[in-house]
Amino acid sequence: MSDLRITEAFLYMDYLCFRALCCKGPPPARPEYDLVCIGLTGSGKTSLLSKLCSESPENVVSTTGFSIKAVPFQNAILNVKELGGADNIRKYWSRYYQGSQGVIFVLDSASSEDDLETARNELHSALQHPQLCTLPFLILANHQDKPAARSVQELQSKSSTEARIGAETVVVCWSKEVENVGQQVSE
Ligand SMILES: Nc1nc2c(ncn2[C@@H]2O[C@H](COP(=O)(O)OP(=O)(O)OP(=O)(O)O)[C@@H](O)[C@H]2O)c(=O)[nH]1
Ligand SMILES: [Mg+2]
Repeated sequence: MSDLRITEAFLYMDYLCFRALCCKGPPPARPEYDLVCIGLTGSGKTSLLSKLCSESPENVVSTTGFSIKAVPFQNAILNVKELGGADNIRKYWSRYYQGSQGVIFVLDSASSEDDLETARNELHSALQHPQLCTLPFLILANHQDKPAARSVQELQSKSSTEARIGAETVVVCWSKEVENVGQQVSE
């Protein structure tokens, strides 16, 4: 083999190695979905999203306006837009619903009856909102580590989910303290 042939052979090997290492093509893209996360202030939206993003849920501060987190799962990425739940922010929630493909509503299961009533009214409005009423809806009964926490059944009987016809609603309980708490109820 002439020198030229050897050079060509090495270049070809080089090309094959390059192709094997670098040209496998990008890994298949995970689908991304845009979700909106709502609930009264203190219900635990930021804590939940921090935990799902493997960030420390300690030292969270109340969300003024909104914040977006990309939550990675094995088969999909959920781009979750949390809307702050303080009294003066809630009236603007509906301005941020457009484009959502699913809803997470976080409840403080151990809140006072008055706060639960306020949460129930907000939940009812969200369930009936034209931009949300056909979307998959997760109601997350948070603060389950507290002794005063209500069960999913108790909350469900009072949460007006009967307002939704034909759209999937899932109620699940959770706590930032313990994982996989309680049961899951699908409608
Ligand atoms: N015990 C207990 N505390 C929780 C739980 N989830 C959140 N908290 C605490 O509740 C407080 C409020 O939590 P956040 O995650 O900031 O609540 P938020 O819904 O994002 O509130 P806004 O951003 O104001 O709408 C924090 O001190 C959290 O540590 C829970 O499941 N159990
Ligand atoms: Mg928050």
